[in-house]
Amino acid sequence: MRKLLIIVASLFVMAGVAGADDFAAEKKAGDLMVKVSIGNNPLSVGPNDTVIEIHDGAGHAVTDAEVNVYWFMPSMPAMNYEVKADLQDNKYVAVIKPTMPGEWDADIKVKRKTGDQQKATISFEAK
Ligand SMILES: [Cu+2]
Repeated sequence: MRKLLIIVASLFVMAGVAGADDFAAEKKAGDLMVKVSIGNNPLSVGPNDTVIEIHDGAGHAVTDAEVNVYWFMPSMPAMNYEVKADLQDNKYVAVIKPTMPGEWDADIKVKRKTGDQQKATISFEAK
């Protein structure tokens, strides 16, 4: 019985190491797939490191885009912020800073060199 408890306990520890505390969401934007990973779940009021991966319909990483993150409270649209995401190792990185706890949306705005513009919207909670 004791051995079983130890095994169960170590499974929980391993799940923690695998990044159970990250926020992750995947959304389609036109023919693009946008995957968002954020270092806190729920997000913190304050800075949250955000990584955005974008793939085209053929599964290739999109690296020619201008990517902006616009986050706002749907219940208080005047509370909105926007930052540019920077390309780093074929991914886009930004810092999302919710200024108060509650429900937020973020539009990931993707503008290709061709002029094509798409956006993916994710919802998250900040605490
Ligand atoms: Cu607010």
